[in-house]
Amino acid sequence: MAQVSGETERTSEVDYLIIGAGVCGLYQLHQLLEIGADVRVVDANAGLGGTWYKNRYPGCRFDSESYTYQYSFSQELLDEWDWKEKFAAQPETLSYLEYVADKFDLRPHITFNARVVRAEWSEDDWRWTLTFEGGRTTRAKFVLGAMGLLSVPTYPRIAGRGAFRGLETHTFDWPEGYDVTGKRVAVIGTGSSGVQVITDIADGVESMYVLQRDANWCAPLGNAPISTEEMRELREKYDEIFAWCRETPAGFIHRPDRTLSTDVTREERLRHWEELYNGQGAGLYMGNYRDCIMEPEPNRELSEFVAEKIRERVSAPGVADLLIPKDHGFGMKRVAGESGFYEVFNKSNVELVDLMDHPIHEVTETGIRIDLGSGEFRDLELDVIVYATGFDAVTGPLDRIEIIGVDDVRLKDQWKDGPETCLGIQVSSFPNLFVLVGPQSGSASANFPRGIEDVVNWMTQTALYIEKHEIGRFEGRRDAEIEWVAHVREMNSKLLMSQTRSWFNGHNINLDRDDNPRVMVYLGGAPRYRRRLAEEIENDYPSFLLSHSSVSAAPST
Ligand code: NA7
Repeated sequence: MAQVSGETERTSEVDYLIIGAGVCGLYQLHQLLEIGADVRVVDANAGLGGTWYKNRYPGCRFDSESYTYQYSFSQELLDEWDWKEKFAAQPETLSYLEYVADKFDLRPHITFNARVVRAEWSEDDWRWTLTFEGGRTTRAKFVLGAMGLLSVPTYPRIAGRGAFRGLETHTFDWPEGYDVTGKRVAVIGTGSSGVQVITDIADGVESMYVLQRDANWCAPLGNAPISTEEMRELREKYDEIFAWCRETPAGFIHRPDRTLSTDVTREERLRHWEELYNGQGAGLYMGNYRDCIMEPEPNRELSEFVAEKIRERVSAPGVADLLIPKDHGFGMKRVAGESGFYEVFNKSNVELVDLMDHPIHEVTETGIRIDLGSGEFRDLELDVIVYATGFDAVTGPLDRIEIIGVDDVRLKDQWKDGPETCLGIQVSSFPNLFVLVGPQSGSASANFPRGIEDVVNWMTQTALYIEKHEIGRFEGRRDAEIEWVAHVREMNSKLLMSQTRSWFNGHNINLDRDDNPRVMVYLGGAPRYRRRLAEEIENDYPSFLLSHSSVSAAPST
């Protein structure tokens, strides 16, 4: 069993080392323990939950229906856990994950405060050596990456950052319990996190500046409490709900309508959109006529419908206009679920600052200086600056670790022009490293618990195969990698979403506006991805190179 908590200096060893104790890592731990594997989880944080441990900003919640954002593997767990809200807030989700960890006695198998900084492959004995911050090491036969997709926050490159005397925080690093009531606040960024925090704090702050670069599309979330009666009814339908989610492209309860928008009259379309807009969750985005996310003209008409809603909800026409995205159509980026976001801009203590027109000049000791052009500036006097500026998404968590594979090749170097993976799960030259949550995986763009179930279940069956066939080395084939990347590109190109500047296409890496698009996620749909993974098991892993333990030069057991 791995010993990385500090009592011993010796290098320990484990068969399966999972990095990350979030939604994915916890489930993988449970499944590997179930089959009797020697497994340990390490996590950089002081507690479990990953995303739900870190994101403690006011208003943080998911945009998946709560009852679809839970594990489906245990009937007992499903029977015991009552969801309080249709879209649970961060504290409820974290409590759920803690409940799961306690119920299945997972905590003894997790080492916290253990950040992996380096992982090096040894071809001599087919082992990974992992080094933790502080210098401790452990060895593992197999390393399973479950570090999340959005776990490396990006702070913008703004002059003067750090000079501010008040609180400067990214939404991801929000100090636990920090209260902004009565404070003068600026929020930079209007993606999902920005929309949530802005809406939540607007009433209580003395003043708030919302600093927006590009506007993003939002649609009502339709959140509400779940009554005891509703919970009972939902529970009775769990099997049906999970079966339905398995068949939808993104693992949500919303499924694109096979009807084309052009098959119905304009009146019918508008009536349908009105229902979806006033409905629950991501229906307008994911459950719409399918051409709305595939063809420019239907998308334009839908975008205009939503733009009109914004105009109706925001009193000042100029502000409403700024809040309507100009650079992409509705649903071309993740649509933020909102609960009163637009009405925030009708409040007298809130001001929208258009960074496209007036960029940030610098952060000063007392706030933010805005460049008005022609040598003129405006100083925003502040107590708090919130960076809701997104993440070095998908590859960031892998890049942060020095990962060294066969012949000393570094993963970062191998991926310098963008990631290439074998089925979104392995990388050639990096044997025995399985990326459970990473680029080009079907799990990356899905309703997360639904998406990771596919990968974790595949991994667990693969672990049984490894055990049965005494496999010591398991590596994605380069030819399969090339084929997979081509397939991902082809599938993604069918959706307008692949053409926009968002983290789905690698556009907010280092916040560089001129970066090249990268193939970060797989948009071919969860059912197709699941079938592809199953084919590997059925055909003895044709996309991978498998070697028996006995072939290794010096395997140690
Ligand atoms: P997002 O969706 O990546 O949004 C980041 C926001 O920050 C977006 O509005 C960006 O504007 C803005 N941004 C980024 N850099 C800057 C700079 N330098 N200056 C001003 N504004 C900036 O991250 P979120 O955390 O909101 O959401 C991530 C995911 O979490 C989301 O997709 C859901 O799946 C849940 P831009 O549009 O780039 O002009």
